[in-house]
Amino acid sequence: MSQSQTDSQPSISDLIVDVLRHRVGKDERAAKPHDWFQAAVLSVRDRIIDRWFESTRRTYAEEGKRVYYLSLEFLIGRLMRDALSNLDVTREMESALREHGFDLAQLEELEPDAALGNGGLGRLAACFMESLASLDIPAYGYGIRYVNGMFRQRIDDGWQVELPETWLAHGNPWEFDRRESAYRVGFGGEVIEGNGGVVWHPAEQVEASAVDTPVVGWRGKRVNTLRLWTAWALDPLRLDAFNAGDHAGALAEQVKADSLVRVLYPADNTPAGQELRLRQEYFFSSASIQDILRRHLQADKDVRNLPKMAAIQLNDTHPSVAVAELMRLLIDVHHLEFDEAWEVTKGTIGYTNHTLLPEALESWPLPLFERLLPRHMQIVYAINSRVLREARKAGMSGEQIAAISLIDEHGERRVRMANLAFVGAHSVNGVAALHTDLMKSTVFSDLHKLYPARINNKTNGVTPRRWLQQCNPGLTRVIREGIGDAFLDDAEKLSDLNALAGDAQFGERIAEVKRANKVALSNHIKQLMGVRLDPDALFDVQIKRIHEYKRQLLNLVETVALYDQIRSHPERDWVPRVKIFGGKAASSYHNAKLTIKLANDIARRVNSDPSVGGLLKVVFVPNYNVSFAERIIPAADLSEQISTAGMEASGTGNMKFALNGALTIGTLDGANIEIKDRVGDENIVIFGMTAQEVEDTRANGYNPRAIIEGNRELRQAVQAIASGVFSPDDRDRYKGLMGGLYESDWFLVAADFDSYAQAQRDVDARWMDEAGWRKAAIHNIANVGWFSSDRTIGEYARDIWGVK
Ligand code: GPQ
Repeated sequence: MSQSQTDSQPSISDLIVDVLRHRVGKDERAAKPHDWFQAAVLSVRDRIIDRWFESTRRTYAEEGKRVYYLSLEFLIGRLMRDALSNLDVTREMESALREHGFDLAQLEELEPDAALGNGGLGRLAACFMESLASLDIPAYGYGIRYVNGMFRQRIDDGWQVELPETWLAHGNPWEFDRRESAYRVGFGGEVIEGNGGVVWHPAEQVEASAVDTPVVGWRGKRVNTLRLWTAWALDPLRLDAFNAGDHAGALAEQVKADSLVRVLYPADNTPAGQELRLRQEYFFSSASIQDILRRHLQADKDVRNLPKMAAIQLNDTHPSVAVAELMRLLIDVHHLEFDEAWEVTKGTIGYTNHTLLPEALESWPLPLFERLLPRHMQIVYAINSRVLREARKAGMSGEQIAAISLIDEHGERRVRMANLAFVGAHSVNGVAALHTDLMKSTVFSDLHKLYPARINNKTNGVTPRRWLQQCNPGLTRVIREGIGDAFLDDAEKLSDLNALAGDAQFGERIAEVKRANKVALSNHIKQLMGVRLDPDALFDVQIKRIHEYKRQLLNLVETVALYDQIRSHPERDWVPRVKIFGGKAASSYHNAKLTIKLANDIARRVNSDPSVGGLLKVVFVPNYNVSFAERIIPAADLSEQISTAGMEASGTGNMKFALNGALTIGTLDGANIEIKDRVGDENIVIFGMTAQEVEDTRANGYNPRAIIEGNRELRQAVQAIASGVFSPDDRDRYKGLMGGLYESDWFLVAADFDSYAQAQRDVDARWMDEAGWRKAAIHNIANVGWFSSDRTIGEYARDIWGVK
């Protein structure tokens, strides 16, 4: 019996035509595919809503603690398949649509990706929201409802072109406007001290208003809320100005409000540093904290009980100002003493750090911070004097105190958002074991000495619903046939597959699924780009944001070296390879954009060279996003995780690939280390320097020129690129990029090249041993269930939030 019958709800098939007619406003004859898509979403949405109410009622009744996840990014992707699958109504929807001549898979393609995030940090937030609901934890995600999310990437003549992504153009059937949940957020103005306490008179105010999206957990256990803020002018149309003929002036307030929620900053691992960004950060932090306090006070009149009822997690430093905002509201509005407010704040807030790159740590020029948030500036000073007092009492040196201070005094004075988050939280966590260790020994070493119990590790995870069951139904089916269904509720049960790793028949079935996924991807790429790929070749994939530390350049230089080798020794028994690249570059990141062009230049040359035959193909897929990842990852044989050791905080793509049976070629960085520990040394290909060796090499005067000149393969590849072999239309195009390798090579491409190239030949040898490869693939799938975000969220719940 299906779920619908047990709940005595109408079947989707009965519902959908009614929805099409009365809510979409089309009859079956006039309806276009998009209308059917809308009708399909609205039909499942009705099921979701009932459970949503039920979850909310249950939370209120239980008076339990709620989790609040504050994040400027939620990289969700599509929601339809997720909702259908988690409610177990995919079949029902398929047959309902088939009755009307529609194919669910085709309609799904009409849904735009909700891309309110850049990369790993935003996708992690989306996985966490799904796991929170799946684990039946009452939780809210808070963020901004950007009108334009991550930009759409077009590749014109090999160059990245950024176009606005208009995901809301046809409306968004998943969201609910909650105009009654609205708060005022102020900026600027002055602070006046009277006998009634301190009063902040902002110069400007906007209204933040809530837009809610339901988040369905696995098996529909719970439906939580993702609450995204949009902005309204208090006075959207000034009629006096309008009547006086000043039409622009009449709308100026609303234009200003719109600009706050207009667009996601497209920088990943680098702060934008613009005033509008700080305004976005404060806008959403303030609205969220006000909402949290309102909900608390409904149930409990005493704000001092907040830490018992609410756990607020800051996703990186983007919502750090929430520390000062919570303090302000507790002191100025709820009249707590500073010390009391400080205990409540620390007791409620946790902070997650996602990068150690020094240039990525957010800080704001003090004059800007003070002008925009004068009251918060005072509070930051007050917090700082308290913290520095504690540091002095602990006997710390002047240098240590300068490092701990919330104010950076080197040069232009700046407010350090990471230090603010650190001191305002009872828990500060890293996202993989190595990263957490490095937090203690590098950027936060002095804060760690002062508060030694605060830093803890929570290794990232990914939701196995989206990243196995939904994106790879073929593999899911074969696993179920092999080990039954227990892994669907507990990903660590995948370990039962270890017993089947040596079973040739099972290996054959796994290989068939992989091949089918590769055929499907090849067809898609053929249609999209006109490039024909051989599904029997090794699919070698590097998809992620383009960043120098992620070293797409190392992969490209090795691709060129391989190309040379194939051309010089065509008689050898080469493994046919397809090199797939994808990813976006921040619009202002010159070297990243040039790397995209280089990948495309190499692809053009290699793919049109008859002398490499079918042995090597290179593609750079345009507009890599969550939906594209869902097609590529199930089709990958080899996962490239090749960052300079010590620089990738965790990585999460690495987990998704292994879960789908790809082998990893990677450095001992981020979560790669923990993946290696779990899948075993023989089932992963590790190369390159360790984080310690990287540090030592940089400290001891690294000479990349000598390395390049001393290695013939590397030298030839670098010289070929530098001299314009791949850019005959502009021979100097890569002079600077290659010059950078000779001159400084901060990311140690040259130092790791030899070890990487050897590791790639090791991959070739493994690939030749078909049975061995299949076995290794199965061991990968079997042993990465631990990287489920359910496990990660379980640890946050137990160690940081104190919720069951
Ligand atoms: N990450 Cl600071 C981002 O995606 N964007 C950012 O701005 C920062 C970090 C990533 C990080 O680079 C990855 O190593 C992590 O796996 C990911 O966050 C999630 O923790």
